[in-house]
Amino acid sequence: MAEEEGLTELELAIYALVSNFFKYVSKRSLVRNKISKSNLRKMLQKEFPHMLTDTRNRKAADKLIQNLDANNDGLISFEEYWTLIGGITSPIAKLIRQQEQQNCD
Ligand SMILES: [Ca+2]
Repeated sequence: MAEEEGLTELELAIYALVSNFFKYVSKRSLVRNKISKSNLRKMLQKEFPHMLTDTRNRKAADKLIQNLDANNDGLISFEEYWTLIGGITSPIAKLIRQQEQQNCD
């Protein structure tokens, strides 16, 4: 896409995170700009096969989705999706900190 041209690696990463949300947003007009739970399940399996390995377990995936749906409307808003991204990134941050500490030793 033209608007992606010239973006830094970090900007592209953010762009990818945001467009991934809209890729799974429900096409039904009643639930605009939200992801249905079944689409979120598809996203978890398709987009996070290395980082969320236990989501192939249906029960684990359901529990995660239930926890993400903060307002219990049965749909995942952008803010709720962002909680998922935060949850995925914090173990990565921990890993990077550990690696940096090891490099200092
Ligand atoms: Ca919700």
